Amino acid sequence: SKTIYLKDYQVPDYLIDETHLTFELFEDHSLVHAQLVMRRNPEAGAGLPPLVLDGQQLELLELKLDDRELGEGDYSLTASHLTLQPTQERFVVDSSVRIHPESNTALEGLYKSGTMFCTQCEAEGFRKITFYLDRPDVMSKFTTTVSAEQHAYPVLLSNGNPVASGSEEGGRHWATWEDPFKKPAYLFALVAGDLWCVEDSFTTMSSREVALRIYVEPENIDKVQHAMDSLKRSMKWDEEVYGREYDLDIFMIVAVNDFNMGAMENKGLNIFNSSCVLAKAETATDAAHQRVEAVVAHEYFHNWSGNRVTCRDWFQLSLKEGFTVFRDSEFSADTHSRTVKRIEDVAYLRTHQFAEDAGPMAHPVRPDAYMEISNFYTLTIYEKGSEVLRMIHTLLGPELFRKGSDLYFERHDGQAVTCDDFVKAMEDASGIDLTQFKRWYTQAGTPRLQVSEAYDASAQTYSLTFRQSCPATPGQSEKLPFVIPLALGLLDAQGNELPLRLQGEATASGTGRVLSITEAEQTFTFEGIAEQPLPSLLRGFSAPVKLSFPYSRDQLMFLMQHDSDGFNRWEAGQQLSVQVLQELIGQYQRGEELALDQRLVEALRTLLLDESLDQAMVAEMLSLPGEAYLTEISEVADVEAIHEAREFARLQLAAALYTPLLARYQANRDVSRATPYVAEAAHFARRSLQNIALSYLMLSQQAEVLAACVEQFENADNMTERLAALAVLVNSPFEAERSKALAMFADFFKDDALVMDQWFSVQAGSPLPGGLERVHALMQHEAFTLKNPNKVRALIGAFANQNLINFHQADGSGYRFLADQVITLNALNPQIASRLLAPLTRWRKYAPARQAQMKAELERILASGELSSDVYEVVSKSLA
Ligand code: HT7
Ligand code: ZN
Repeated sequence: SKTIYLKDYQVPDYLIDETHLTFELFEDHSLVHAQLVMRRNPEAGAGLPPLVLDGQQLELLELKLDDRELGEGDYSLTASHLTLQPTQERFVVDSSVRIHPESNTALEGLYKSGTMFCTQCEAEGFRKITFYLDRPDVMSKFTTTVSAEQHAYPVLLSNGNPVASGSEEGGRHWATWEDPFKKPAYLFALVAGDLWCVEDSFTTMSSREVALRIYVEPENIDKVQHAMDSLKRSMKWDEEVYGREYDLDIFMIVAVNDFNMGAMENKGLNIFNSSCVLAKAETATDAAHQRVEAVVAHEYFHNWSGNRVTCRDWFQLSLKEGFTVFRDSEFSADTHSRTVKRIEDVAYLRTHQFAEDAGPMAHPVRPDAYMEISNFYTLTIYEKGSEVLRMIHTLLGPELFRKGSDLYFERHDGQAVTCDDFVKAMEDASGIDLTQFKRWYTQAGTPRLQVSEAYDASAQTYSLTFRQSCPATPGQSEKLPFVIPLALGLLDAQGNELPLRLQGEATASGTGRVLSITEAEQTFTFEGIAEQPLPSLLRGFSAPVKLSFPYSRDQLMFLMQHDSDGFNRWEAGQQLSVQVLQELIGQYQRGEELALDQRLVEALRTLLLDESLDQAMVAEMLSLPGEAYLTEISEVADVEAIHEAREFARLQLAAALYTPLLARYQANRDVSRATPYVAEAAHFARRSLQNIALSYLMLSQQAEVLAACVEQFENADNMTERLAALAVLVNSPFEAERSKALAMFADFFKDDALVMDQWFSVQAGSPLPGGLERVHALMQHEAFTLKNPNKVRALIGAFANQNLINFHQADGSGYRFLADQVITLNALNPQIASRLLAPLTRWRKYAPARQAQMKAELERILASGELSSDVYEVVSKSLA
């Protein structure tokens, strides 16, 4: 596989002003006719170089240049390119190709999902549809005609507005769509199928009426309302917060069952994994409802951050993805609970993105090289990219940030631009120099920030010294200091916030503030501090760094109760739990009897007894750091010690807090029983506390709890409560109840693919012994297929990522199993195969015996035959 470098970027030699496509869809092949109205790019220099079009897996049937039929001597054709020689500055290329969507299992380009035709073109799928300049800086106006058999495919969709339709001989029909906005090929979409739709409308801020349509397979028509409501909320929010209005007369979403990612922002015709559209109380959990809302918002927000202003090249991917994740996470924060959203995002980032940043695939937010771009739709591009935008927002403040985004959209509307262009707009609008800040785009790795304090009672000064460093990452051994915005406050002994005045300032500028750390070592001194304070650092997780400060456990308990920053109250609880769990891990490793620090029990008891607190916060505080996070923060991860220590802590907490847990559980379950399902923050909060309480209570193995759990499983009117009860039964020793519940569930929901995914996941994630055998058996279930990415993620992905004690079995059988699946999937769906591999690439985290086993499996994959560029890149980099 070849490496592509950012430094080699060149503007395209030719441009495509107009793209006219005609698709003839049949059951055993499809025909694509493309007419490209082209011209020499004036920015590319003089002369007429050869025209090199991208094209893969296309059978060329006909080729014309300005109406002149080209014979074999007039062009050259390889497995990836078609080259011909233009003779004028302006010309028209016509091509006809045959393709095979019916046997496309990679789900890239034009493919079939069940009976429906659909497309996925980002990043480089359009070249599997027709010969084209398949790069995001070539933007063209598209007209698309689709023809198919009318009975099987009554609905024919593409981007833009419908302009004509009609019937043909032989029971076929056709429709033409015209997209008035120039776009790169990766935003092209086509759908043909037997679909029903829910229709609604939205009146924009300039009083234009937009038709909203969500298309689904007929049996799912009752699961669309939540996505429609989310879409309307997103449209309103983008007008209010960013001043962005929708621009076409129609906005469509189509749900498909077979999809490699969550969704795709094709202009005017978003295509979604059905898991990110369909939601109703009976079949989707609270988490699923929130995911649908967030993904609908994310794809909608792309209409501006991605489509109207797009990326110059794929190295700039975070320009649209980081920005759009930041936008969707702010939308969710505004719609529900800001603190809870921040906690969820940070826990996810620290567990998964930090691990990526410390592994063999670590790369900057703006990478400078890749082999296969599909491998770069990563947590770093998305989540760390969003954190980078959040830091700009923090440094500029909301008003200047909005001024910067207005300038960016105005300056670059209709263009394909770079991350530098974005930052320049922010600088120009704010007058703030972001030169050093841009290191966040170019340097990989998670910075460490060590903090120490010094209090001088006689001078009444309090100093904080920050030392930053960043570990080496592949290809980057030395790092320069980052700009780290550090939000902080100082607390007195009563927990009150102290006014903050830095040395050299005349007056205090309030209590909380943001320090800008720019040097490798830097000290800030506060004056007028009458007593030794307790610092609350990195409030709201104001920068994606690993901060360390030598807090005592008592100080953490104090912050848990008194910090005015909700995020940091949770964070203090997490740090306390980490300290306590690491102590238990050490005891386990030394063969000592485990003993839980009772301060953790008492801190959680206080929270459980305080009914004035936000229930979602109490639930978050009760959730101990996960095994994956404990792995990430370990020098060498001891799988068994981590698992046993955490399980021991959960058991002890369950026993000590049985009474308050039961009281909270019963009170909440009573309310749930009496309240219809609502997908709103207060209801999410109630159910989350209820369900975490239940999971602790079940550890007690008390008959009254088992009865309550079975009652909740059988009688709940919503999936959040039903699935939570099922999950704890599955993880419990109550064999009879577990089998009965699993059978009942599967029998009732066997026809609902998304619910069956959840059924697979809870079993794949169960830490009880015999996990691999269960997964093997479930792969034989009639609802399972390796061809559906959701099924692969639900069963194999959940096993390898969430069931660490079973996946990392000492005999290496979990690794062997995963490698076998990767080898099979490599031929079917390379993108899914390559993503599934991630757990094996983390081999450096483990002790030598496991390292050897994991490496051996990576080497076996490498030797297994013809590898896709996707799998080859990840395997070879992780062995390097
Ligand atoms: N922009 C979309 C990316 C995407 C994608 C990338 C590679 C392969 C398949 C894909 N499906 C969708 C999704 C998004 O971030 O909105
Ligand atoms: Zn996106």
